[in-house]
Parts: sequence; C-alpha cells; structure tokens
Amino acid sequence: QPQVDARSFEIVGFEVLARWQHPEHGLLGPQRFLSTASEMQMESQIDSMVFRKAITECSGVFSPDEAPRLSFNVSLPRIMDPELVTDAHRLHYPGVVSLELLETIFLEEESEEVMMRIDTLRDLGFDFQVDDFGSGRASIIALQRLAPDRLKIDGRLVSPIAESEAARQLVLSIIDIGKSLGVGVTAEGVETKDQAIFLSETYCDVLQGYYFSRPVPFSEIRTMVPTSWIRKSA
Ligand code: G
Ligand code: MN
Repeated sequence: QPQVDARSFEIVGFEVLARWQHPEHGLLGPQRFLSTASEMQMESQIDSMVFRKAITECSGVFSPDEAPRLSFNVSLPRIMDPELVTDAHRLHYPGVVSLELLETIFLEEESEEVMMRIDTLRDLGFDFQVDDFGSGRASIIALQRLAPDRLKIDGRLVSPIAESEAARQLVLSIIDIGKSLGVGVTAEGVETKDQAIFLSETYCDVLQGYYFSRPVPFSEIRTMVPTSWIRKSA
C-alpha cells in the first residue's frame, strides 16, 4: 500500500502487507490468520516469507537511485529471530527498510534484551516505526528509550477528524508527541479528502489510506510510480 508525502501527495514509500490467497475463502487479510499463526508459533516464518519476497521483488523492479522506502510489520518473535540479521546482510535493498513495531511489543516487554536487539538491527541499517500509535498503552519513557524514526497514528484516531473538533484536537495532541520526540509522523487510515487536507496542514509528514490507494498486488505498483523509478531491465 502506497504512503504519500503529506504536502505533495506523491508516493514516498510502501507498506508491505501480507495476504493469503486461500483456495476456498479467497483473499484473506492478516486478521484472518495471524492469531492462529501466532498460536502455532509461525509468526516469524510468515514475517520472514513476506520480507524476502518483497525485498527480492522490489530490488528487481526499482532502480537503485530511486528505490522507495519499504515498511514491514514485524512481530516480536521476528525481531528476536537471528535470521533477520542474516536476511539483512544477504538481501540488499538500495532504499530505506523500515520495521513497524506495535506499541504493545516493546511496552509490555520491558525486556532490555528486546531494546538491545533493536539497537543491533538499527546498526544494520533498519529504521523503526511505532505502528498503531495511540491504540496500546503508550509509555512515553519507553518511547524515548526506543527512539523510533517515526510514529504511525492509528487509523481509528484519524477516521472521525472531519466530523469532530474534539477528534481533531486529539489527533493534533498525538501528532505533537511525535513533534516533541523529533520523529516523523505518518497518519494511517486516511479515507477522505477532508481528512487528507486537514492532516497535510499539521506536522504529520506522511499519509496512508484508501483515499490515496487501497493495498494493491505487487504487479500494479510499477504503474503507480514515476517511470524513472523503474529499472531499465525490469
Ligand atoms: O496494523 P497495521 O496498521 O499495519 O494495519 C494495516 C491494515 O490496515 C492493512 O491490512 C490495510 O489493508 C488496512 N488499511 C489500510 N488503509 C486503510 C484505510 O484507509 N482504512 C481502513 N479501514 N483500513 C485500511
Ligand atoms: Mn503497519
């Protein structure tokens, strides 16, 4: 799913989203299979499949000078997976590769081990975003320690902003947390023009949601970006 610059509305990156093309039930979103995958301790394997496939496909299509940022949703087991480190060395992508962590991952898990792991991954070149920000139990202290590159504001906070002054104030306060931390802010779940315009006049610098584009299959991505971004050979 494309992510756009909040002023120009031009694509700056993509969030990689898992889908399961099921033989009977059709195309399934992660909410249909991730909790089972987690019970079966297969989250890390799924995250790793998604990572390898997207990195390989995007490396083949985007020219090295214009490679957009790719963001991946990562589970706690995947963060701790030693293969993430080997993948980082083996699969080179010329653009920024960002890992999205749920607020709950690192705030529940106060483990210093996780924080140290994140520091190692950051040294390997990954950047970090806090996903669904505003939906967990935000510890500002833990946020400062994590020092993420970006916060992603939960779409449920974005959806009422066109209708409610109180909702707008709340979103502005949350955006201000990002500003105080000196990190980028992405608003998710932007579905209407009014929401997009309101957010484009705030500190928020990246927007994502159905108003700009629904998630699309990889094959459609090349038609959405400037032709200069595509490799001559692709
Ligand atoms: O938890 P996370 O923020 O990574 O979830 C992203 C999910 O949100 C994706 O599965 C995607 O399909 C969905 N999504 C993306 N944009 C929108 C939107 O504008 N509205 C709604 N309701 N869902 C969206
Ligand atoms: Mn996400």
